[in-house]
Amino acid sequence: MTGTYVGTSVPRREDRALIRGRAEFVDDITRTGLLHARFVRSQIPHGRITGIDVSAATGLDGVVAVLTAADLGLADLLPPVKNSQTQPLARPLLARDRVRFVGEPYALVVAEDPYIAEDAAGLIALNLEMMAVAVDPLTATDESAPLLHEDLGTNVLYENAMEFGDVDAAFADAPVVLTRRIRSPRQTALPMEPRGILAEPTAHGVHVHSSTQVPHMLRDAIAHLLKLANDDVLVSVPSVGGGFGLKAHIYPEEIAVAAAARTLGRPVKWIEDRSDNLTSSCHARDQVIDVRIAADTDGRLRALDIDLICDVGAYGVYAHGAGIEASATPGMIPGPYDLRTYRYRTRAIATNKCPAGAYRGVGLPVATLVHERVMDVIAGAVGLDPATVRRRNFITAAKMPYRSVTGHRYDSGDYGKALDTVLRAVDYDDFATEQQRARRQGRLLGMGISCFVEYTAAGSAVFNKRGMMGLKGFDEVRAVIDDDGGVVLHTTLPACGQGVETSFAQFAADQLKVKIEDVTIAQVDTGDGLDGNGTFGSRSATAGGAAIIAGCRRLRQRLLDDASELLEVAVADLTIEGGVISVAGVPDSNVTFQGLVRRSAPGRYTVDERYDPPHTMYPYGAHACVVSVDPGTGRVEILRYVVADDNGVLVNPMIAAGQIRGAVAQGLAGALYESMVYGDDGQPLTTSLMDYLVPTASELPRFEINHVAVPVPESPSGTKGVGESGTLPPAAAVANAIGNALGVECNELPVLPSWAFEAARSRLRESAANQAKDQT
Ligand code: SMO
Repeated sequence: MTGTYVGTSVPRREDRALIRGRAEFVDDITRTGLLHARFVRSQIPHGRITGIDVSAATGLDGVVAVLTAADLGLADLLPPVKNSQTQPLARPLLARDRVRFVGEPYALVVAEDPYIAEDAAGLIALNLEMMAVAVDPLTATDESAPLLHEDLGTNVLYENAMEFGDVDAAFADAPVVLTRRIRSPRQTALPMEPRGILAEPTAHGVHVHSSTQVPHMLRDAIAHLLKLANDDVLVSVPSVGGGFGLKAHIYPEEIAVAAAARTLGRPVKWIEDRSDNLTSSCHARDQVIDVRIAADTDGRLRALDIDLICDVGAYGVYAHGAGIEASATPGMIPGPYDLRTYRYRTRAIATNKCPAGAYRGVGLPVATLVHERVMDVIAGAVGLDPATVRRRNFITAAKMPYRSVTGHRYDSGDYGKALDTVLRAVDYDDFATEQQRARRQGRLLGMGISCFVEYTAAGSAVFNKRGMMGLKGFDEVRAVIDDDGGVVLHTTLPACGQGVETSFAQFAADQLKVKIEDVTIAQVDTGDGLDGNGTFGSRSATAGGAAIIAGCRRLRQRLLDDASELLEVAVADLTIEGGVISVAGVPDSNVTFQGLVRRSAPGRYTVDERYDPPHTMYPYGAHACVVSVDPGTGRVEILRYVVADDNGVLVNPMIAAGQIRGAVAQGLAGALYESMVYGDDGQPLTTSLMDYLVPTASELPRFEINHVAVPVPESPSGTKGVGESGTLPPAAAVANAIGNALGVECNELPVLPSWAFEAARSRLRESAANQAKDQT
């Protein structure tokens, strides 16, 4: 599958513009008569609205309009989810009679400049009756808990339960039964560029420029709610400064700004600020999982029984609904292990917090945290090495493709090979000696390993089966040979910084045997007439790559057919290289792509391709990390972080390594730093980057990345997806390493220095006592 370009580390062509400040982001776009929007947001987590007084704001010089829900007069945003597990729950664009979380918008100010808009927002008075809050998801299901949505009669927004095999019998028999509670922190994706949209009215509709991963979904949602024809809504995607899932949703703000532009007949821009981004975009990963483990004394896992609660905040996200994580995590809790006896209950619970949505890996980082803690817990209980326990439980390569107990069909892979690779790279066998030496010097070192398997590039069949009808699952590509003989690709997959403009060009250049400089990737625009899913779920190289390869092959065939006719030789006697088709052995007898295009009927060299992945791909791997815990401060330092991943063909190894580094950094963030904290009163306490701790280069280790390659027969591009993998293992790798350093299980993340300090102190006291005992 590799070629001249595919498989090589071509420099990222997009970076020249991006890092020199020459790329155009939404906020760089301007229009004559441009107005600026500011959303007015609730400071109260739960209350009944009795009145909104906008008069002072309306009177402010430079304010053009103040719009409330009544002014907009639009329907609510209802995620198109059709399954019996999800409660149908619509989210108002602007709060009408009730606010349900701090940050929920209830009015929209449009003004001549963004500062006036912000000043005016401060003049709007919201009158409300405060209501009791539901903050803790574990008690939000109690009879006495305040309901967020009375008409549903429950705070459980999504619920599912499954049993495979006879779980009770397995527990009754098992020599080892263990119970643990595992917690994953509430994180947010934190793209460097927050959300933003510029909407301009057109004759029959609206043209929006949006920082989004899903332009076609946005087009459909705006058209639906504004009652416009799909063709009268255009969505253009400029450069996007990171998405990580947060921009894979449609939010009330985007619809409201499009509506305001139509109502006012002028272009309107809204750029989210950082505190709005932290409190009112979307959160993720906030789960509490009660695990019961049945195992053998040799470390073999017999059965798992899981009760999972996911705190999804006040509403489900569009288009996935409230089950976005709660439906994803349990299916992958078996992970890379041969588990046949499994029961789970999973629930998404409404609380008075910001809604929860996608964040790199959606539910799978938590699944990995669970199965990798389970492996270490078993190892501790039966007194075996954690690597040995994993090897005893792995699905072997001989069993591939393997249908997991929850129905996932792992397509290919060799889990043992990934673990062996990482253990060798991290000098696993020598570590115990190093650890003992360090301990004699009063230093606490620990080693943690973490294995994973994930699914990527879901097609329409996967989303339809889950009832997630708003997710298309397919993507489209238009491949064109233009009048100059260059190759132009239009796709439905916006670039968000991950390097697809380079990777996509690599596929096309190899298929058409042109120089990569001769391939142009157009920015994504719904006006192209293509339709598709958009960028999420590690699908670009797999779904986009497959469509690009198919499209370029069709173009190549047409070029060869036309050249064959023109040069009067059989296709088999032609060679194609550098935009020129020549007769083999007679290089002077040739025709250029440009020459062929000029002779052809219009549209002859334009092909559209759709790829709807028939099955998901399953990248996997193993990570290992070495930490030191400072007993004086509780500070955890990551001394080594080693990765061994199989993501299939690496279209561009440098880009793949960059994806893995960024993803591991985000995974480590959730293990040690990031946590969106709410007070018991429902007030968010981490509303700026002073409080929501994001690791920077100085907190992060050097990443040592190894690749394991096992053929991937079922992916046309040979890729398995690489964007999200790295986020899955770090939480467990770090928790396991800290547990190993301190001899205390670490099941709740993030690990705060205060916790590590206490645990380290008792650990050292214990070993001092043991030493004293040894000496007497
Ligand atoms: S969280 Mo990703 O954009 O599937």
